[in-house]
Formats: sequence, structure tokens, C-alpha cells
Amino acid sequence: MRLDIVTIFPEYLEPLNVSLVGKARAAGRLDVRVHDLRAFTHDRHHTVDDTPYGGGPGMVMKPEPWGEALDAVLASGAGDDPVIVVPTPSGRPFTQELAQELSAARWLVFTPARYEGIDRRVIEEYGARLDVREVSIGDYVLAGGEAPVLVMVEAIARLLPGVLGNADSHRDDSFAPGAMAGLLEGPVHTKPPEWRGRTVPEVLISGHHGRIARWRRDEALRRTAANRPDLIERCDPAALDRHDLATLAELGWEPGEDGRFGRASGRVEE
Ligand code: 6GU
Repeated sequence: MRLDIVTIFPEYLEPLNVSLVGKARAAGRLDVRVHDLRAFTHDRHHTVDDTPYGGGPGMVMKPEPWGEALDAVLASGAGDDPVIVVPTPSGRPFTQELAQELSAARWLVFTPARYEGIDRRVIEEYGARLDVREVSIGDYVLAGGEAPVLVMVEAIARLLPGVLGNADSHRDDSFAPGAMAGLLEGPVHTKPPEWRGRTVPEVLISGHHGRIARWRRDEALRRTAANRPDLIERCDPAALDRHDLATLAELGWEPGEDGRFGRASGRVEE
């Protein structure tokens, strides 16, 4: 996969040389190219921003440097079009599903902005001929799109064939489709069997695969109910087995008339 990132802070993307993404680059599975937006300005001060039309606080990124930078990046491609990802708190939520969809692309171009964002006409211009996605990584405001790019690239890169050592590693990921669909992962343990007087749950050393799988699923249900009740509400009761339903009932969740889970009435909140 090829990734191009246009930014006024190329050094902000240095972490892409480290760990999983760094190794994927070194192995030739990822071709990452970081471009300095200021290289596409022509004035002495390398100006990339200006005051907003209509007034208001902050600055807006000028369209000309972005247009020149994106034209240069696009012209360097080998025929096929990239998907352009525009990080913005006003975008669609970045989810595991979107990470999976983007991981199927051959070429992604990221346009992390600073200030109040990029002049709208840039998104219109490239959106008219290319697949342009405005994407947010969550409901909070960051000072720029570079950290979101690091987040998105890591989520996408680990899904690429051969990037994670073990192809099964993302099978049970929280949010991955499959048997644990829509559930958070439960707790994990490793050696030693006792640490500071705390022991590993007996079932995990029992060697009994059926009981282990059941325990893990119960822990996943418990953690999801505690940390993400919204995911339990979205869960289809028909997709759960008798034991799942019993575990959720113990936690105060029952399927309602509408076929969705809700808090059983008369239960005391923990
Ligand atoms: Cl993609 N950019 C900025 N600046 N803030 C954000 C964001 C993106 N996603 C959440 N907050």
C-alpha cells in the first residue's frame, strides 16, 4: 500500500518509522511518503493560512498550496486514483469498519490540517473527481490532523496482509466482525501464575478449551456492559446463545418488546 501525507509538520509523522508501521515500511509492505506543504508556497514567508471570509476567530488554510501539493502527489501516481482522507473533527467517525475498508485501497493520501481547517473549495475540487473522505477520530477537538493520521495509519496498517506476525491476531479484536462481533475484549493474563499474591483465574490453566472460551465470552460481555452499554443496546439478542443471555440477565440486561436489550426494570444499578 502507498501512503502520502501532506503536512506543515513533517516531523510530526516520525513515529511512522517505529514499531509495526516502521517494520512494514522496512519490509516494503508500506510505501510512506511525507510531503511538506510549505514547499508548495511561493512567497518569502511560505504562507499557508489566512483570515476566514465572513469573519470569526482563527485562520483557514489557503487553497493554492493544497492544490499544488495534491496535484504533485497525484501526478506521481502509477495510473490508479488514491482515496483522499481529510482528517477533521467534522468528519464521519473513524471505525474498525472504515479501517477495514481503507485497508483494501492501494493508495491513500492524507491531508492533515492545522488552524480551522482547509478552504472548502479544495475538498470540492478533488471530491468532484476522486473518492474524498472527511474523517474524525472521535468527539473531541485536537489542534491538528497529524495525530489522527498516526491513529488511522496504525489501525489500517495492522490489517494489511503480512504486517501482523500472526494472521489470527485481529480475529478477536474488539469491534472486529465475527463470533465476538460488537463485544469488547476481556482481560488477559500471562506468567507467572501468582504475582503479588494475585492468581490467574483457575479456568485459564485448566486446559479445558470449552470452559476457557465460555469464560472469555462472559468476561467480554461483562466488560462491554460496564464500559460500553451502547454496544449491548445495539446487539441482536438472536445472535446470542442461552448462556450469553443468562450472563446479561445477571448484569441486568433483558431483551425487550422491540427485540433490543434494555436494563431490566426493578434492578439496582451497580
Ligand atoms: Cl481528524 N482532527 C482534529 N483536529 N480534531 C479531531 C479529529 C481530527 N478527530 C477528532 N478530533
